[in-house]
Amino acid sequence: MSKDPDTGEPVTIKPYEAPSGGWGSVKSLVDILPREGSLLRSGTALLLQNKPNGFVCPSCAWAKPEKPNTFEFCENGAKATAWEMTPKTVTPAFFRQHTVSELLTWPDYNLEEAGRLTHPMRYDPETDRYRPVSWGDAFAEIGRELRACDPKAVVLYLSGRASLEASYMYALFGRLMGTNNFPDSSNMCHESTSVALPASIGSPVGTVDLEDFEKTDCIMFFGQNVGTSSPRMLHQLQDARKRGVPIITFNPLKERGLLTFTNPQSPTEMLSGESTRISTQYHQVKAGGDLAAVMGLCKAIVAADDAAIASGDPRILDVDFIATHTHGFEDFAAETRRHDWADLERQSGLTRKNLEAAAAVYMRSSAVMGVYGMGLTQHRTGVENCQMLINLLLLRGNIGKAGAGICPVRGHSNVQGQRTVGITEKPELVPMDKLRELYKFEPPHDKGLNTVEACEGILKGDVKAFIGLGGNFIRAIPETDAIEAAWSRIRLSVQISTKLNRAHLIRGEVSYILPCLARTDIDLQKTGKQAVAIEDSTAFIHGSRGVRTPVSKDLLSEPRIVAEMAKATLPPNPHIDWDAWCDDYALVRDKIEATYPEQFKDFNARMFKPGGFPRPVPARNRVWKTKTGKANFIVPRGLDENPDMPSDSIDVLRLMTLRSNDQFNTTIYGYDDRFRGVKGTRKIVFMNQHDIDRLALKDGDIVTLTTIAADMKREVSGLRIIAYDIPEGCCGGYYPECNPLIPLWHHAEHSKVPAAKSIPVTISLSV
Ligand SMILES: Nc1nc2c(c(=O)[nH]1)N[C@H]1C(S)=C(S)[C@@H](COP(=O)(O)OP(=O)(O)OC[C@H]3O[C@@H](n4cnc5c(=O)[nH]c(N)nc54)[C@H](O)[C@@H]3O)O[C@H]1N2
Ligand SMILES: Nc1nc2c(c(=O)[nH]1)N[C@H]1C(S)=C(S)[C@@H](COP(=O)(O)OP(=O)(O)OC[C@H]3O[C@@H](n4cnc5c(=O)[nH]c(N)nc54)[C@H](O)[C@@H]3O)O[C@H]1N2
Ligand SMILES: [Mo]
Repeated sequence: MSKDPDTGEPVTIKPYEAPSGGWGSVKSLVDILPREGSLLRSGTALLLQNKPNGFVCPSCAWAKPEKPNTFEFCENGAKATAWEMTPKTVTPAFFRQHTVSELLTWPDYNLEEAGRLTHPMRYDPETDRYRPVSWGDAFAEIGRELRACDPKAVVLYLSGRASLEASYMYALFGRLMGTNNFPDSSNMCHESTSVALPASIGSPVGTVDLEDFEKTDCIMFFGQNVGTSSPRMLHQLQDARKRGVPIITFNPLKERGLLTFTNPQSPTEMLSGESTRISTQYHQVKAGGDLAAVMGLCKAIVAADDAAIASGDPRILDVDFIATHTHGFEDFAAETRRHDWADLERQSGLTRKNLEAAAAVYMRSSAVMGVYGMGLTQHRTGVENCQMLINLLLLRGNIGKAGAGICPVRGHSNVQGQRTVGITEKPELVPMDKLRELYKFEPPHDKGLNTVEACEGILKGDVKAFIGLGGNFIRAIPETDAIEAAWSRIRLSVQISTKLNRAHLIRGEVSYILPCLARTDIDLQKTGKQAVAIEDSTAFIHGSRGVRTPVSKDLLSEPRIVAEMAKATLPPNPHIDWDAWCDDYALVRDKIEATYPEQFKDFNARMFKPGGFPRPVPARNRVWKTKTGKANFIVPRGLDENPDMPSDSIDVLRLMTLRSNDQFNTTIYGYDDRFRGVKGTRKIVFMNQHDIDRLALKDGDIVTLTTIAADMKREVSGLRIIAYDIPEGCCGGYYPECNPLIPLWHHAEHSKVPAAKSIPVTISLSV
């Protein structure tokens, strides 16, 4: 049996035939919980996950029902909780034992697996080690450095976990300093949604809530891997299926969670082995073929409507809705007629017959939901992809009615909420007048840097200070090799984290690791145990309380760290009492409410309402806050997904970077991807057998991927070919291992989300 070159673990590749959920998910937990030494502790803790008196799962952002199950968690949520609650620690003694040069040779898995960070540390170049520092000294130096810096050269990154309270304070801190440089993880994720939806329907977030799942009669699923990325949603999908609701999936890969599901929380299903078929139609669209596929659906629907007019039959389109609520229909309809089926088939990789079959189900249904994830957003046409899906929904009035709507499935557990409370580089999205009125200062007006622009600034040497509130920036971004090399030009690099990762090891001139409490930790401040709030994917706000005693007394909460940095950097402001806010987070929530009165009415009183409280989303009620005052049909500029893809070369494949079932972003829980049948390695490339044959390669060959780009060489080597059920012309590898292949400029137009799902690559045997 062969072994993984990095880990020495045996590698096996065997198709996984079992349903998602089921005993496989139980076994996976039985494996990981004891390994993290947290079976007992997290066993009881898990009962409090996503409950009104407990904590909100630190994993994904999927909605939390009003009446939770006894076990309102999934395999991956439980993994995330166990990983966070590990009793293992990374103490000053750990850093005495390991130089940073040595740690740089560790895989991502081993870095994080070492345990929870316990003490603030400062890098010492003389010994090449991180050394303990007092919180007081750390904040004093960080403040001094930031004061010496042009605020436009300071970058404040945020990963999507920090609470609404911490995020609001972080945004305020930056704006008081004078910058709108707030790149965040959403810039690599659903920013395409945040740009697409306002233009289409006048609201940056989805319009669907959990009740809609009970009323829908058709779900269309695009590029979201529910079984791994948001497994709790499988309960809603299963319930819908049991009502006979069709689910039509568009995904290049046959993902297990979208095929069948056994509810691991149902004793009957577990014992009988009964499973539910999830997708009723499964279309293996080419990576980047969705624009063409959805255009094909729309073409079939418009054609059916044209035929109905001709024959005097009832109309297919919702003509009243289109007339009253939309703008741009005629142009869009003309566009659908203009496209040729042969082109649509070629670009989508799907047949006309199959697209018409999907359109037929759509036309029969009276309340259709469009659900999607990274398969739509992480493309050059990420914004158009989302808008095209809305076009489809608008044809039959499927927005703003019960059981219908658009449902972007968000990633990090509070990524959506951070936007709501001011984390954005776009000043026009922030109520600056409110900030001016509340805190008596002049907020910065100029546009700040998003993630791609921050990377450009780092490469140019313009960024002088980088603060990361959570996340693993260096590993998550594209062009990782070049950015790592440029990082040493940053003067101040501060990472506020729970666990060790590569971002800590790539240093600036002055580098700090500041360890913080995690969401599952009890957060004790002067007025007692604190709660925080987060917003889920469906725009419901939930309270969360930590349940376990922190692993170290030297951890500070994220709000406290932000407050201390602010105090050390900024002149005192009589209108902001940072200390009082940290003593009692309810005061921060009062300020959030004062800043966003419509969104957060009675915030403190409502935050523990079972099921959360909804933030108003105007499009839910067919109020369109767009320039036209209507929902807009938006014609894509073309269906060609990838301008970076040479159209003439058959040797070039489209690489999708994927998550395994054993990771949360750059956090690697293990080397198995159960649902895809891969065990013991992450160094793989999934390929279609015809492509393997055509390129004169073999299943199991070890190969190098090279990006097609003229500006510089980008390669990742040592990947094992796995023959896989994937459309011809496409291949798949894991994120973050493949990130060095993504050019920084290869991103969605308008949203600048790195196009991580269609990187043009060639494949050759590794030497
Ligand atoms: N367990 C776990 N849960 C997570 C995460 C995690 O890493 N692990 N990450 C969290 C975060 S931050 C996010 S953003 C979400 C991400 O969750 P998802 O949105 O599910 O993202 P991915 O897993 O990257 O890929 C999604 C799917 O897109 C498909 N796909 C790729 N290219 C295309 C295409 O061109 N068209 C179509 N139609 N499909 C395509 C892939 O086959 C894959 O099934 O999950 C969140 N939840
Ligand atoms: N090629 C490719 N690249 C991608 C993607 C892809 O699909 N393909 N997906 C993109 C997406 S969708 C996203 S969201 C980004 C993710 O990018 P990030 O959000 O930056 O990355 P994570 O891996 O989620 O960050 C993990 C680290 O967060 C820290 N952490 C965990 N919990 C907490 C906490 O409670 N507080 C603090 N302060 N720190 C904490 C830990 O130290 C951990 O090491 O990656 C993007 N990059
Ligand atoms: Mo994400």
